Amino acid sequence: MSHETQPVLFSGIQPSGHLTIGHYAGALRNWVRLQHEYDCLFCIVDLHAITVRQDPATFAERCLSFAAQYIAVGIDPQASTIFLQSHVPAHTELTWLLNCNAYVGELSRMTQFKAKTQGKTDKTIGVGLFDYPVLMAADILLYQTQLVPVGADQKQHLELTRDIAIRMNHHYGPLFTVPEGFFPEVGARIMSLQDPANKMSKSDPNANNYVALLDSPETMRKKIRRAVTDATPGITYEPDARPGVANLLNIYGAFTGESPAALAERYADKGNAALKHDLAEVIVEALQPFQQRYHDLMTNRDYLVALLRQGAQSAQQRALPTLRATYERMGFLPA
Ligand code: ATP
Ligand code: LTN
Repeated sequence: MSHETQPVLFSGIQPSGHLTIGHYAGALRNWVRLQHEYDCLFCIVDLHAITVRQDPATFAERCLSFAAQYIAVGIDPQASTIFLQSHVPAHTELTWLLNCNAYVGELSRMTQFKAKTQGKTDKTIGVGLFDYPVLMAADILLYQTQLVPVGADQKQHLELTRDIAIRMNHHYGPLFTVPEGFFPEVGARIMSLQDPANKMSKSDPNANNYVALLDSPETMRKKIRRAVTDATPGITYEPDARPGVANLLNIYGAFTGESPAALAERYADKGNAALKHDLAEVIVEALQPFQQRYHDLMTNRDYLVALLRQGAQSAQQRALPTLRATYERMGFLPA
C-alpha cells in the first residue's frame, strides 16, 4: 500500500537515560510490527526530555544514539520518517495555540506530573513539566494522526490529546483527527526489577531496576538473576499476589509472543531460578542482532545526521497545512 492511502501513526520517546526492555515491550516492538500498515512518523522528543535537566555535553550524542536504536530495533528508515522534535518548529508553534485551549485544571490532574513533582515546591517545579502533555498533543495532532502506539502510562496523556482535539474541532470547525491509542496486550507496563510496584524507568538512578537494550549479556543475566520475586514454590501468573514473578512472565511474553498465563503453566513445576535463567537467555539472544546493528550504525554518524535532517524536512512539510489551518481558523492575519 502506498503511504497516501495509509492511516498515519505517530509515536515518540524522550532521549533521556537508557532505552530499556520496558520501552521495547511497551512501544518499540509495536512500532516495528505496525510500520508497514501505517504511514509512520517516529520522533525523538528532545524538547520533552529537557523538562528534566539534561547534560548539554552529552545530549546531542544521546539523540543520535536513540536514532540509531530506532533503526537497529527494526524501524525501516526508508519506509518511515525518523526525526528530532526540535528540528521541526511546527511542534512548538502548535503547542502555543493548543496551550490557549487547554486548562490548568486538566493539566493539574495528570498523574505523571503529580508523580514527577511529588515532594517538590512550586519554586522548583519547571513550567515545562506542567505543559509537557500539551507539547505531546501538538506532536500528535500536527500530522492528523490516527494511531499512537504507547505504553499504558501514556493513556491519560492520550485522553487529554483527544479532549483538546475535540474541543478545538468544536470551537473552530474540524481541524484535527481525533487519535486512538494502541496499547499492547502483553508488556504495556513493565515494572522495576527491584521494586515491582513501580514502573521500569530509563532515568532510574539504580541501574539494577532496568535492563537497558545496550547492556552487555553478562549485565543482563546478572540483573535478571537479581530481580525481586518471592518465596512461593513453583511459577504462577498472579499479578496482584506475585508482582515480581508476573513481571518476569510479562517480559518473557513480550519477547516471545507467548501469553504470560501459558508461560506460567509451562514453568508451573519449576522455580524462579529456572524462569530467570531462560528469560535472560531469551533477552540476550533477541537483543544480540540489535546491538550489532546499533554499533555498525554508530560508526556512520554522517548517515544518521543526514537521515534526521531529511526526516525533519519531510515532517515540517507535512505539519504545515495543519499548523496554517489552525492559525487561520483562530483568526490570525496570514503571514
Ligand atoms: P523516564 O523513564 O525517562 O521518565 P519514560 O520511559 O516514562 O521516561 P519515555 O521514554 O518517553 O518515557 O517513554 C517512551 C515510550 O515507552 C512510551 O510509549 C511509554 O509508554 C513506553 N514505556 C516507558 N516505560 C515503559 C515500561 N516500563 N513498560 C512499558 N512501556 C513503557
Ligand atoms: N510522553 C511520552 C513521549 C511522547 C509521545 C509523543 C508519545 C512525546 N510525544 C507523541 C507518543 C506520541 C512518554 O512516553 N513519556
